[in-house]
Amino acid sequence: MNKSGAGELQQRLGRARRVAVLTGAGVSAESGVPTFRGADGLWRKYRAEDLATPEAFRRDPKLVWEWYDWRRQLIARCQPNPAHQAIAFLERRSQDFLLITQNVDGLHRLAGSIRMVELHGNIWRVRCLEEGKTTENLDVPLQAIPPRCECGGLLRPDVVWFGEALPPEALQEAFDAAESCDVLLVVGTSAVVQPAASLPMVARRRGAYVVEVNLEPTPLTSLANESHHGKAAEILPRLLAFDSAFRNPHSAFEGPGGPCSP
Ligand code: BJW
Repeated sequence: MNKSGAGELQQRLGRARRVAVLTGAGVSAESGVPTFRGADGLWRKYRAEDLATPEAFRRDPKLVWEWYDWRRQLIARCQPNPAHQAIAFLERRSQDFLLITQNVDGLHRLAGSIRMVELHGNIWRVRCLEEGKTTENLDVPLQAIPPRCECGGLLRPDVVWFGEALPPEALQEAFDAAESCDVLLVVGTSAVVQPAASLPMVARRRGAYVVEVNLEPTPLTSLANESHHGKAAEILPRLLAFDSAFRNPHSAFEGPGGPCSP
């Protein structure tokens, strides 16, 4: 149930000096990228908690890479949806803006978002376990599983697994934004994975106006100033008065936005 309409948010955004947005897997759901938790959770046989860990990778790098290769193939066919586009639009109309995403799919950047931090890394980068060097890898499918670096070292996805520290600069930027923003939008996250789940609490304590958009209630719902339940790709454009006919000059993507191609 919505606690408030779009009017209050529009007024707050009009007055805001600093705006931040926190996104999770739900923002990409209507692009066709499965979420982690819930009925449509990723690769149902395995939960993120089973495979997104350093222990799982040490035990069976081939299995973990097969999971990532499957996801990369799926994401490569997906396009940003109107929720990604509305967030890029909000950035362009805000003086001071930061997008904080937990997603590794790269769809926000494709939609034209620029000022952003990727708290959990990016699925299109790999890191050499020998040299620690990070490089872009866009191979779909991967040429070999598990992939190896030119130096012969094993490569891993450059993402953050359970028990691992988040990139310190990105995390600092995210907490700075949560502490100083006037409005925080929280879109499509179950708000259970720390430390990202603390950001809305920090923002709220510091007096920010916190607005949640999610299919269903989350631990954040009772704390948010507004909660809107439904699909982000439908709710966000309306809340942000974004017209999908608007063409973002920074977007690498030409079409109207939507789910994966077959
Ligand atoms: C829609 C929709 C539509 C659907 N429209 N909405 C404190 C307390 C308890 C535990 C901890 C704690 N601090 C740390 C921990 C441990 C752990 C943790 O939080 N565990 C919890 C599960 C309990 N955290 C960590 O381990 C983190 N590391 C850490 O804290 O390190 C400390 C350290 C410091 C110094 C040195 C060493 C260590 C790391 C967390 C890493 C998370 N990694 C993953 C995988 C990334 C790579 C990959 O993609 O493979 O990140 S797990 C997975 O969960 C992924 C996501 O980013 C993350 C969050 O999920 P998200 O985005 O919220 O997705 P879902 O599926 O959960 O929710 C989707 C939502 O969308 C739902 O609500 C739907 O309703 C909604 N939805 N369709 C709108 N159309």
